[in-house]
Amino acid sequence: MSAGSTQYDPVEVAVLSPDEVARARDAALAAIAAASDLDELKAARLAHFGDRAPLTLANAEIGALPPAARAEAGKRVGAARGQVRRAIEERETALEAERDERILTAETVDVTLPADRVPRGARHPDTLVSDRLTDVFVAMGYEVAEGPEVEAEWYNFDALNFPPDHPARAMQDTLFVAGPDGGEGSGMVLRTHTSPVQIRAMLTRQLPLYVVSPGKCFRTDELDATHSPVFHQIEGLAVDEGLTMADLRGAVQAFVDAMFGEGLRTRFRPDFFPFTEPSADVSMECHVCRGGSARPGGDPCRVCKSQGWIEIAGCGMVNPRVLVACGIDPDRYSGFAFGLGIERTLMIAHGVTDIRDTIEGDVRFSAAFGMEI
Ligand code: FA5
Repeated sequence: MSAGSTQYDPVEVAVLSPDEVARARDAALAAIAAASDLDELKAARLAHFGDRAPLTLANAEIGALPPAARAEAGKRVGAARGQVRRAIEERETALEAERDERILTAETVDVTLPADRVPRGARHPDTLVSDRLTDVFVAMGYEVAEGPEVEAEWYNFDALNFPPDHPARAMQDTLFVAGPDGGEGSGMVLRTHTSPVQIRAMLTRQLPLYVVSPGKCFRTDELDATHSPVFHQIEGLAVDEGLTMADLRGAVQAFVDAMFGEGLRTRFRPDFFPFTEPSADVSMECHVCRGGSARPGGDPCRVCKSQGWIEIAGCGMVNPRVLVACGIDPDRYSGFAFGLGIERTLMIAHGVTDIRDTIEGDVRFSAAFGMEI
């Protein structure tokens, strides 16, 4: 900017001459009109309205004029700048509208095209069966108990009265957790059943005790149509004064009624588990042929292989040795326990012929059991 002067003639300041101002204004208006998009308009604004633009520099010179000359020059430059500003604003509005129009046209949604749907998931039928059985027992006053999947051998075997040389401890059944040196000896296993939760419940809860415990189990079983190395069980345990096999039968009948509908008989046959005495395997009348296939002249039944009965659970009265291991007086208290496989129950109830369907994660399989959330 030039220094202020009292003898300054505005006509002599070239950038403020009417011709220069008009030329600068016309150049600006032409560039603005020629801008075909917002980027070009931005460049034109910078060149003709920015800090180094001729009209901006001319505006800055006004302050250096003698006071008498300032008004006239200021009016001229101000009018030119006003024209340019308005031209920029109008062009900007027009170019924005063009851009919006272009986007709207390019992004038109064809509502008649088939939708790209995200398929909905479904709860796994193992979970549905497990929750259903759990609910039945919770409704009868049982509490839900949980235990770890990586379990101490002591809970999984010793406290449950498995002798040290019991075959279930052998490598072909049990997945042992490696010790710090990579070998055996950590004293931990992946639990082979939910029965260790019985011990945890008896050691930590008050008597009388009624618990149900659903959960994941692991065995070294090969994957085939009826076995999986990872599967689920649900365990029930009651410890109270005066419990008998009759109470156990009642509890077992409750889950058969809940799962398969009322009216199917249950049957106990002697079995062996180290932690129950006496022990039994539970069968229920086949829910498909209702025992008819086993009667003379009955039609064959694929579900029970014409036996009329289907094995569903292991059970028994809690072995007094187990009660003692948990500090419970067996002369005062007795208990019963039962455990059943969730996948097997699902297979029986819904005619699933291959357990592998339950682990492949195909949502179409799960969806067939309903989309319950
Ligand atoms: C037990 O595991 C006992 N803890 C059950 C029990 C509990 C008895 C309380 C007495 C008192 P068992 O090994 O039979 O028992 O297994 C129980 C059920 O688990 C089987 O009937 C079967 O339904 C299921 N199961 C066992 N191994 C597998 C496997 N590899 N794949 C799928 N289900 C299995």
